[in-house]
Amino acid sequence: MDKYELKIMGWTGILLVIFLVTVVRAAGKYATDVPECIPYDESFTEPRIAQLDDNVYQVYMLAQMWNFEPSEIYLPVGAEVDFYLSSKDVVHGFHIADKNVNMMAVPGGINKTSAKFNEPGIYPIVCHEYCGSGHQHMRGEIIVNHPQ
Ligand SMILES: [Cu+2]
Repeated sequence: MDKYELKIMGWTGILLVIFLVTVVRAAGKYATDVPECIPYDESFTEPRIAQLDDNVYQVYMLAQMWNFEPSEIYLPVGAEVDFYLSSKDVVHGFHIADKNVNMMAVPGGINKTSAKFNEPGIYPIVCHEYCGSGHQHMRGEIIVNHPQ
């Protein structure tokens, strides 16, 4: 084997290790949560907010052309929320700013993730997947301001 090929393979291996270490460290530092897929059930497609305990909520979010339901969610500071997400029509995106939540809303599928809201503020929800001519209007908000 040519010595330059060996050098390139060595550098490639080093870069690969650096990349993997960076990904693992970032996942740990930002507490990255991998969304779960849940078996489809029609009851998940009814938009609603359920309060299970003082600070524990479930949000059943439905994406459709071109809004999210519920579009405004009011939560207390410190709320722990499970989001169950589905779509009524086409594939949509679901991103909550500053919360590291990024999922796809798929018709006929339910995706789940969790987030905790420790800081008061307004957290915009946006669709990040082009879903048609009204895509740019597809927004929602999570308002965290109620002291518990
Ligand atoms: Cu969209």
